[in-house]
Amino acid sequence: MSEKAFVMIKPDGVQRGLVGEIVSRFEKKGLRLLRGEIMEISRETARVHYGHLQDKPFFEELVDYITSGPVFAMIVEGKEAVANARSLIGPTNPAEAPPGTIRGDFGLAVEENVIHGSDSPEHARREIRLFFEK
Ligand code: DAT
Ligand code: MG
Repeated sequence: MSEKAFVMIKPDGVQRGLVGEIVSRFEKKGLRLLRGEIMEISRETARVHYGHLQDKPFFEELVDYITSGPVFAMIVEGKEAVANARSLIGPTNPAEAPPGTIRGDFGLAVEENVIHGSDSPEHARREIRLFFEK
């Protein structure tokens, strides 16, 4: 059964010119790119997107970072798209992400970890609504 995942290349990834390379990895994996758009996200949207982290000490810095420049938001589709996208992306902390994963290959620090991917199909639907349907 096909599934959709929301994926977002964060401002550092866009600024460093990694969009093509990263999109290519999803395509080679076999996930289909349904939408892809450069967008600036508001602090309001960032706060909703990262609402589960609002009590963390790094929350304001996270909102600053994700709104610091354009992001590249995507919807990818395919079998187990959420789990497959997360496996391409790698663990949250790039220092712990193996080479071959996007965070392992392109990131250095958890505060600038290049890319976001939905962690469940329900959250994917919520994120697609938040970024593409308003
Ligand atoms: P993920 O992006 O792997 O789903 P998450 O949902 O737990 O991870 O956290 C969202 C983002 O918040 C993460 O990509 C980077 C930031 N973050 C998480 N833990 C952090 C920490 N300890 N210090 C700074 N930023 C952190
Ligand atoms: Mg997450």
